[in-house]
Amino acid sequence: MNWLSKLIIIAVLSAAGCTNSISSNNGMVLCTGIAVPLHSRAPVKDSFVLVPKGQYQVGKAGFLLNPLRTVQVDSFFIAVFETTNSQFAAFVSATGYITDAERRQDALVFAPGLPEFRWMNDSTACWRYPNGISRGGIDHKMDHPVTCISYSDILAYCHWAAVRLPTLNEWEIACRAGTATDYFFGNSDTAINHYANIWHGRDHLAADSSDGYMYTSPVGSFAPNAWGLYDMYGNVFEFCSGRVSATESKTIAHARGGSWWCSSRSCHFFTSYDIGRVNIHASFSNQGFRVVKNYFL
Ligand SMILES: [Ca+2]
Repeated sequence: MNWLSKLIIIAVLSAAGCTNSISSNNGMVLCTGIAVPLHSRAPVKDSFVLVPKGQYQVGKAGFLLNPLRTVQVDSFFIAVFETTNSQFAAFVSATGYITDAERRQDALVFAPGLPEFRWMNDSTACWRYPNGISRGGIDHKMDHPVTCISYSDILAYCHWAAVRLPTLNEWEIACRAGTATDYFFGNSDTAINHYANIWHGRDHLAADSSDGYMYTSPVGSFAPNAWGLYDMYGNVFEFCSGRVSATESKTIAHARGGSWWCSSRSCHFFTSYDIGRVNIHASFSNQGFRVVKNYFL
């Protein structure tokens, strides 16, 4: 580590109030008990936060799908932001990969006016045209999260990028950032507007852009959690690896955190404990992901 790196780390530690720390070999700093990115004030698009090995509380008392319990995890890095169109474009450019939605032409998209929980198939929709060709491409949305990709597509991306999806527990640990409440900012969702791009309309019959975005927003447009992770709630559902029961079908994948479509009256998956489910080949315009890396000393 050169002298400039040491100075930066000292500055970050000071700002974070660290008393005990170690530094890793890829630009992250670990304070005892909390994870801090080097870029905590102005994170770059490929920043990661180191979550230390340890025991963490996950789940919610009385919630059968995700009961309250203590779990053990190894240290891991988790991306500060959801994976963007720009990052996915680099993968496709390098590999020529064709997504499920492009092959199957079965992506499900949303337009204002649909009844609650109703989505429509648009054969033209794919990651390049996440709301269908008629509503434009991603030329000006390269910093938005990639959508209309399936769990199966994401596994291919992760293999190419030498990353992986977070497990269900890892995602929740990172989302909670040390909290035990339903949201990382408390037990009421009244502050959700500060942290998440969600749907604020009474229903989905009329358009809602009251928080600035009807569909996805550029990653990092809302406030982060205490560990500096953006869009853990809202913007797009984030796929995780693993299953909620040993008997669950292998065709089911799980996604967490809710999306731009979710509102307090519908969906309401923008919590720390909820777990969504979807077919591994299904593609929706509100489904995306963020990645993690293993931690090697
Ligand atoms: Ca919104």
